Amino acid sequence: MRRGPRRAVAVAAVAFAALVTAGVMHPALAFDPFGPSGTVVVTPSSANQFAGTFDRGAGSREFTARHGAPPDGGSGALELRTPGKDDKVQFVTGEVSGPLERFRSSSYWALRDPGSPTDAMPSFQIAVDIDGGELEPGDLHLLTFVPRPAPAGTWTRYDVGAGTFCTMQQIGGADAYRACVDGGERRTLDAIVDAHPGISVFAAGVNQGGANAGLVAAVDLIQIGNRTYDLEPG
Ligand SMILES: [Ca+2]
Repeated sequence: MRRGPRRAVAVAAVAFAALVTAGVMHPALAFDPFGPSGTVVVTPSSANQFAGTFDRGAGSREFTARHGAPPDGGSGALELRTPGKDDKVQFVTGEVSGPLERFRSSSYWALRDPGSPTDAMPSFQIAVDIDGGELEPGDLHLLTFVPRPAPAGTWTRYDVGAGTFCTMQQIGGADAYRACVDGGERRTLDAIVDAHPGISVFAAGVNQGGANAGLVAAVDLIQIGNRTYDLEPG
């Protein structure tokens, strides 16, 4: 059974590599898509490399104005639904690849629908090559930031850069988010950078699930360094 996990790692690595390659090839990168404000609007028809890299099960995403938006977040946001405990939905972009230090300034806003039977909130994950350079087998790790619970129906800003992260090697179907919630060791970004010279980012974004059965939430204004993604219905 040794080949199963190895193959899954390879598939995951290829998925992230595809995100990065798409960025290199995309003609939009010939100019800076972020205007003077540093904000770009992400819609169903303008995804800015965002994709659900590790989506699993019956989870879903929908751009909607149903939950409103945080301050300066336009008219809508991205709704995430994970009906079952094993469902997972993500919204991750490779456009923020590069030094992990960039994430010292990073944040996002989230809202939990009052009908949700859990106080969990969407989390934030950063996919990294643990030692930089070529992506060798075993190099792919996920850094997971688990947000504190917040009142339902209220947009809450999470300061990712000032937070702490679990660091987990991505092997097969292992769920880095669930391992972190279950008590994984959490360290600051600076501690992780110090422990892993050369660490570099492939992609980053929001994650919901597993173990978030019934959660209906929304996310908006994903900010990394001087870039902000405003998620909008269109
Ligand atoms: Ca928005």
